[in-house]
Amino acid sequence: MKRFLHWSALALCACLLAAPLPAAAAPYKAEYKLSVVPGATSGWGMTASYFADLVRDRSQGRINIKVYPSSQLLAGKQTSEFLMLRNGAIDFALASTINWSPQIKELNLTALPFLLAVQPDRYKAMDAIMAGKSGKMMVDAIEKKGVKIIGWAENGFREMTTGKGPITTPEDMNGLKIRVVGSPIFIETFRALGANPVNMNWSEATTGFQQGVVDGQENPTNGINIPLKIWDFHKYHCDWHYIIDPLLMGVNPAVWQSFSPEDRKLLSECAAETEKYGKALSRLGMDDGASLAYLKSIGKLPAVTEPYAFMEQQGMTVTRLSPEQIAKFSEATRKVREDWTAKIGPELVKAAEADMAAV
Ligand code: X2X
Repeated sequence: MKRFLHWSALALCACLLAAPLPAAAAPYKAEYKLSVVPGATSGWGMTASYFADLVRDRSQGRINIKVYPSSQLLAGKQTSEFLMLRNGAIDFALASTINWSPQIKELNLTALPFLLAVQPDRYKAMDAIMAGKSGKMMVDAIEKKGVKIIGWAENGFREMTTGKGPITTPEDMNGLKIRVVGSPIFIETFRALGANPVNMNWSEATTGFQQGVVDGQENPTNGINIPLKIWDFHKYHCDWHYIIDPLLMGVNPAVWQSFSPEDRKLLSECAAETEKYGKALSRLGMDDGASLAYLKSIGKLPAVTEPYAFMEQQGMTVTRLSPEQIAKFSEATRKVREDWTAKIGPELVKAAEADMAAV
């Protein structure tokens, strides 16, 4: 009996040594919190859910990410997101460069007014930044400040909507009260156009639109304006592409380190697929048809596939500015670009220009 116990104990030890620990044994959290500023039905919210679902599926439920939309984890204050992610109150965030730009000045690059709007192909220009040296400089700046970045996505080019309009020249912006995000470059851009910008968190903006406390706002068409039914508040849409907000998939560094190397690879792969989905949602009906084909191919076509026609059906007047009209707005905001190039770092702006020129 004694001998039997001895041998069986040895055999058990050998087994334990030989067998790799099952991944399920890693001390993972029961739930990882992922922050999103706008609502669940925004393109941005849908992109976050796509990521969470993909990760849950591919990890067979080992990594359970829960999306918290509508700035729930931020007590409504969207510019606190970076700090909360860094200090571990949040595990993941699918975040806009705009909301993190008060802490990381480099993220104002894509908020330089009309920098991308005047490029021959604004989407290719954005892709070139994300894949190029300037994108890497932006990611490095974030990681230096303490948040791991595993991928990009896209909220989209931000277009104007107003209750007064249409807007076709910079003069049309004169005196309009416009809701903007609490990031300084926005105030300067709208003042340069003669408008009267007011800071308002997104969590309060819809109520503000309802009550008519502002004349207008700017947000991406597919991602925000259509899901929000902006025509309930504003009848005029002006397609001016003045800035874009790319999104970044950020992870708290301690959380990132807690994942096994295999799971880090899995998460990065899911982030890369999320980028394709998020960009396609943002660009649907606005590019050469590639986004439509992609969303069809993965069986994820949203209800609205022709955003301009759809907004017109809802009673909006849609004005799509010509390159010549956009050039006038670009000229009117030249000083903001120059001032902010100095603040952001001329090296970064030069790198972005080189990245965009190479496409
Ligand atoms: O506040 C906004 O306008 C929004 C939802 O687009 C961002 O979070 C940048």
